[in-house]
Amino acid sequence: QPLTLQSGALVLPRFAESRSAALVQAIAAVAAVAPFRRMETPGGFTMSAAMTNCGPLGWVSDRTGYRYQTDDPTTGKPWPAMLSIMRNLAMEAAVEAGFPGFEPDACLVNRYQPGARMSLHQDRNEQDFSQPIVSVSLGLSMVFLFGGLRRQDKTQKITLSHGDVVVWGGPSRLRYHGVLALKPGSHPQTGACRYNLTFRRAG
Ligand code: MD5
Ligand code: FE
Repeated sequence: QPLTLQSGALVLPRFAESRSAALVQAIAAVAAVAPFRRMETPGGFTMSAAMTNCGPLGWVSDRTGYRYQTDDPTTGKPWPAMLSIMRNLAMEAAVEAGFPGFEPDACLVNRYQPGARMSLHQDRNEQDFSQPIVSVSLGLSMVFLFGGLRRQDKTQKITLSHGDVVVWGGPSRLRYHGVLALKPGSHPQTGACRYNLTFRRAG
């Protein structure tokens, strides 16, 4: 029972739940090759969420800016492949939300530990804003901030829980968004953290 937040933004509650154990395993396999790391921003801050990537392209940030690249700057090797369990889930969710042509080439994996957050921002490092972003929440719940097209627009708070999938497309593709600090807790599959898989068509 999909739930429309705003035009183009669709929540698929628990869509990934039956596959969550396999997804958590897939994250561990990715992180064994491309370890989680906290990236630096162009402004000189260290992000509180730890990140890694899989797929042909990975999102990175450092003092010189934000970008997608084929190699992991930590290891100098290509990012690990996007496992089919991840890719299939993203494509099925996109179909469900009305984006049948979605073929992700990047999966950013965010790991939030207690206190980690993500301040209000837009995702605009991708080539084609007509392609949606599919995001999958695993583990502890957290409060997501869903804003408008201007930073100062009012934000809506939404709790995203284990297995929830959100498809951000159409007029919602460029909305400002962020996540409030993760509260301490424990989840049977992920322990003290929340993971978010963010599938994009970057190149
Ligand atoms: C997260 N990650 O929960 C979110 C999920 C990021 C990030 O924001 O950049 O890694 S993706 C949320 C998203 C993407 C594109 C548009 C909108 C939200 N939106 O219109 O609100 O870790
Ligand atoms: Fe974002």
